[in-house]
Amino acid sequence: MSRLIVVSNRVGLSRDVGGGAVGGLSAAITAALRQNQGVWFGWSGETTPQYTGKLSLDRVGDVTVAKVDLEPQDVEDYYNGYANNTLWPLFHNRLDLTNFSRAYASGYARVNQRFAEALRAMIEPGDTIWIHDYHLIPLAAELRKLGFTNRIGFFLHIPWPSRQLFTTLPGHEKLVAQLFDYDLVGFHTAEWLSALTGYLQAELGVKMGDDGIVEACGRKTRLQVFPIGINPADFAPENASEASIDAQRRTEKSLAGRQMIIGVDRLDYSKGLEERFRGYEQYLENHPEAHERVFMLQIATLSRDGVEAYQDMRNRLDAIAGHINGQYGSLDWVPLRYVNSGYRQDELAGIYRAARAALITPLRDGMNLVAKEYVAAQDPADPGVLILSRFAGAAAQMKAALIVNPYDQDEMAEAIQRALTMDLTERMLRWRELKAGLDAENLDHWWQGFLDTLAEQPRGDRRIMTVAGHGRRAVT
Ligand code: ADQ
Repeated sequence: MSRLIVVSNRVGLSRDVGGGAVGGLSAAITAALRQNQGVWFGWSGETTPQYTGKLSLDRVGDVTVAKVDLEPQDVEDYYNGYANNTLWPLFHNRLDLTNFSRAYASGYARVNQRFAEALRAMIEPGDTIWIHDYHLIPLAAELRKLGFTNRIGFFLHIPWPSRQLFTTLPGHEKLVAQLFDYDLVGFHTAEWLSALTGYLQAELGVKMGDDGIVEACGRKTRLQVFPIGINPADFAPENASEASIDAQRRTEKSLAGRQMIIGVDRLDYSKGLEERFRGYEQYLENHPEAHERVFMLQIATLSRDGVEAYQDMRNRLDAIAGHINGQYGSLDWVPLRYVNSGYRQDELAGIYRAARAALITPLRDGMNLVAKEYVAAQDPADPGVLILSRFAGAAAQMKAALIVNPYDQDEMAEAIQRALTMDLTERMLRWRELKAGLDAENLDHWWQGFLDTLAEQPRGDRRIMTVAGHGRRAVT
């Protein structure tokens, strides 16, 4: 069996796997690696004064974990810079927060070269390589330069922006050309894929076939949609761990007979927390009868604290939460509980179960796994209601949720009212449909679908050559 080499910016595999502590994506990659004898490579999260490329190797079960330290300047230019100050905001429609620094762009190129060099000694001829996310788009191109003809796949976990936005990026042509060094490029939704194909057609005059194979930039690549799922059993009440049951019990005790609305997110401007708080405030304004009887728990774990936009947003959220509690709260009622601590996956499952509704309202999101986890955690006999932004990738699959426009405070307020007053029959009908979707397109379906499709692609360097009299052909 050929080996699988997974590359992502950070390596999520830990000895805790199976203990309920690991997030959705890490669980997916871990499952893929376990079944394919694999290596997981990425940045250690540590810095070293001078880059050495030295790998630290660890073995977790059957999986080899290989990590490399970066220089502080790399972290600044590549991670905080190009990845999180250029590509992330741009791909989430936040041109106002996008920084097009050239130092960032060269740091991005440098770290991708360094990763390719560091990987060099580990790659064997039959290995399949699966590279993840916007941090590492140029990595296949760098590996091809080193002569590797292995099958290489790429999965983008975030949206692909519209052509109008994407063309604001200096060097956009190069970034797109680098996608064509992969054999397979995967997206969560048809919308993200069509944003890229729209660009290819309008900017490069590429003609789209209907077989998913696209010829552009002198290469042939398959572009395809693979919506990521979760493993619903990990969140199901019948499989609840001690920690999960305890978290549910503690949360239920704190309800004091009230209904709870839950929000769980990484603290990120793409998640629409300010708009969500405003929508909840509108609900409180419109429904005085709900005062003292409802509260919202927003768990928002700090992330990317080194990026200025995140610090600013944090300050604004603290202020809005304070305002709502000051305006509406009473001696024994805090309408908005806002916490920044992180929770284990199984604890989250218990907390989800205690909530009558989930308010998951990103302004733009590649998929959003929290929406799926909330549904999977519900008691089938008394399920809560999912309120979901139409701008989450998950909305394409989860049509039985209450779908809202997060920019429309009144619509959010109405959806909250509807969710909290929905009768059991409708709640169960909606939940069953959502749960059937989770079961059909689960986590194994995602990674197996991607790797099976990658395995079907012709192997190697597939430059398209022009042969006199014979048009263009692919070299395999
Ligand atoms: P994120 O933006 O991090 O990832 P999201 O899908 O919201 O994505 O959550 C990922 C995981 O983190 C989930 O398993 C969730 O339980 C966990 N998590 C989130 N907030 C948490 C919190 N406050 N405490 C504890 N755990 C928390 C990117 C894209 C998404 C895409 C994923 C996977 O932005 O759109 O769904 O990758 O492809």
